[in-house]
Amino acid sequence: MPAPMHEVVIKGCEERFDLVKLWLADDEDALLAERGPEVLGVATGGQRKLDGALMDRLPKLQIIANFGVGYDSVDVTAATERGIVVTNTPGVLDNEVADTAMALLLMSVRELNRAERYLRAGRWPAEGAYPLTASTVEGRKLGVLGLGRIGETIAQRAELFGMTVGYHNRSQKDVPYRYYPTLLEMAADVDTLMIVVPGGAATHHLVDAEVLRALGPDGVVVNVGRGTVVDEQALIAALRDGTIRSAGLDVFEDEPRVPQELIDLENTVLFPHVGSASKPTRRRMGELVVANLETWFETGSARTPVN
Ligand code: A2R
Repeated sequence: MPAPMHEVVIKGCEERFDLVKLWLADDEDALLAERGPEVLGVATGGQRKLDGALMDRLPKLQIIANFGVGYDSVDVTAATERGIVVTNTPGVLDNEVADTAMALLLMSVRELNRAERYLRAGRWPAEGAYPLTASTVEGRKLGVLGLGRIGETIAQRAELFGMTVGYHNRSQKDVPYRYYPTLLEMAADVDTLMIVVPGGAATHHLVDAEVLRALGPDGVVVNVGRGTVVDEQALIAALRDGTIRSAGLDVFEDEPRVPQELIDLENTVLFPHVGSASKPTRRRMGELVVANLETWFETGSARTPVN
């Protein structure tokens, strides 16, 4: 284990395996040289990049079990080349992340974060009712970038809120929602963009100045996927000059650093990457990490491999 993880994973690994806690080493290099050749499995939470160089220090490595559905901190190509299976924790966090996404959407459209700040600042008795919001949720057109497990869970919720749903993936799915073959086409047709694609090179800065312009002045962007999917500087400019209305963000390009410009803007709702961050959901994610390791070493196949 390169860095500390959820107690369920630490306990689960300690009970079943001989756990090497790399972060406790005074001299990491020396510990890797000493114990690296024995290591058969890695459990990781994404705090540390797992690249080919680190994998080469672990020549018997068979499995990398990632805590989280996004595994962009693991070089999966390097793992596959070395015959190492990589697993993630899909499914168990869909509802939690979808709830977070809807919270960001509702707060962004109805300015609920600003309204709450208004009350806390004592402005209600002093200045009267909070101004009516220009926009409402019902009737909005939602475009989901990445209609996968989480994206579909969000789509179901959005329908209940009276929104119409469309999506853009690389390939069309058998779902009752309109498919847009390009992101730009979708952005031009909808007013609310929900980002739920994974990170990595293929999705880097997919949402750029052109997409934001296409979304238009009533446009709302919500991102619960990865910060790297959005050109953050282009987003800041679009929020500042009214190219779009507002943004609700749970993920950022350089976490935990959030640009001061985003913090200073009134038309942003900003969460510190808490999409799946409840005790019950994180526990289920931790149990799935351990289950992947356990079944791999018992049966030779993992529960939820990605390669
Ligand atoms: O493109 P497809 O047909 O493979 O559909 C996937 C879509 N997707 C993309 N869409 C457009 N351009 C791309 N370059 C691209 N890459 C992937 O994103 C698929 O429908 C969706 C991802 O869905 P799942 O694999 O089911 O992931 P899940 O569990 O919904 O989680 C999504 C992401 C995680 O990777 C974390 O970054 C975050 O949400 O928590």
